[in-house]
Amino acid sequence: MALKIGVIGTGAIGIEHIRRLNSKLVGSKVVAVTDINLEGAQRVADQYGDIVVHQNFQDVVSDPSVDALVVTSWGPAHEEQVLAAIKAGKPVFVEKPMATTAAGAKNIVDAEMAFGKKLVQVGFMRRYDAGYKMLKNVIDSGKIGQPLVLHCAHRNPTVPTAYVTSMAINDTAIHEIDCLHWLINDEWASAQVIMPRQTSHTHDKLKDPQILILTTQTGIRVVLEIFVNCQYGYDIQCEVVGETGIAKLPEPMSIQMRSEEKLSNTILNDWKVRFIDSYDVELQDWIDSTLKGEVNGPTAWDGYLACVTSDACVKAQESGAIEPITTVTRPNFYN
Ligand code: NAI
Ligand code: ISE
Repeated sequence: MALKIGVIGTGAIGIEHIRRLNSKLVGSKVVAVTDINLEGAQRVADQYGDIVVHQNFQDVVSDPSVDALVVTSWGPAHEEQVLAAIKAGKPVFVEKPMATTAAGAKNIVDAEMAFGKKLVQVGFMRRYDAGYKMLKNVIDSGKIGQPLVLHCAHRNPTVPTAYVTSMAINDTAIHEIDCLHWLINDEWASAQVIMPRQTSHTHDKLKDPQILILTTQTGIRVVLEIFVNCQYGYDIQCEVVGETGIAKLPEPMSIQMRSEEKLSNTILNDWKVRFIDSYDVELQDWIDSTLKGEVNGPTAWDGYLACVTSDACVKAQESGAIEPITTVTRPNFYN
């Protein structure tokens, strides 16, 4: 039986996910789409021939032929769309961030608990990434002792002009905010954001680069450089310094070349390619668990926890101070 899916948002990642759901993965079929840019949605639907284009997201949610939703619209639209899916009792995969504030994310958690069954999975695909999983195995094995310091970087070649300072946190660093505390089995305690000398490739609404310093409840320190106009490529770095050794996220596989008096490796330049396998594994897991009536991946609670931290980081961007991160207690519903 194929899971019949309605997709809300047919931009960059919407197009990618529709392609994998229809042509690559097993057990899914996109049957309906929408976007505020209806022409864009129609163009995507025309590529497949048997996808209905609805005028708005409410019509996708209530379409009786849609079993489950994939929300790939802009972050600020996610909360309302996920809440509509929960109200209709339909499973929903929502791209990160689940909401742009902790208050918005809490509304989703409350609605899901009131419904009485988990329906939401959040698109934190790095938890499915083979490299991060290998790194986690090393840390959990104790081979480098207790983690003490993490040196990380999240670099994009460029971003669209609509991308502003707060998005360095709630659109970009949100990946590290989620996956690093999972990686080191700890919870966040405080955040500070330092603005170093700015690149000439940014504009007045975007501070770039930024240095985010996160401290965990046991005192592990994460130094994360967020640099979204780095020009040279899409580059994700993560090095964990432990008591007895260091473990580093593997580089994506690439051919080493000796040519024209140079020894070189290619650096990727797009998240679509860098994490292509992780997106595939993540969505296949979502399809399989949804068909069984379960949520196996990152839950609405994980989405909420990430938003609690991202709120503190956005506050730290503005204050320049070390901001505490509120401790929230996981309800039994999410255990
Ligand atoms: P995009 O700007 O290319 O596409 C977003 C689409 O949503 C646009 O077509 C826009 O017209 C549509 N949209 C906006 N508001 C809407 C609404 N209220 N109802 C219906 N459609 C609406 O952006 P992109 O890169 O595709 O990002 C979409 C989401 O996916 C974002 O939340 C982003 O953070 C996330 N994302 C996640 C990635 C990951 O690595 N997991 C990678 C890229 C994006
Ligand atoms: C984008 O939305 C993503 O999620 C990418 O993975 C990230 O690298 C980029 O900074 C975000 O804008």
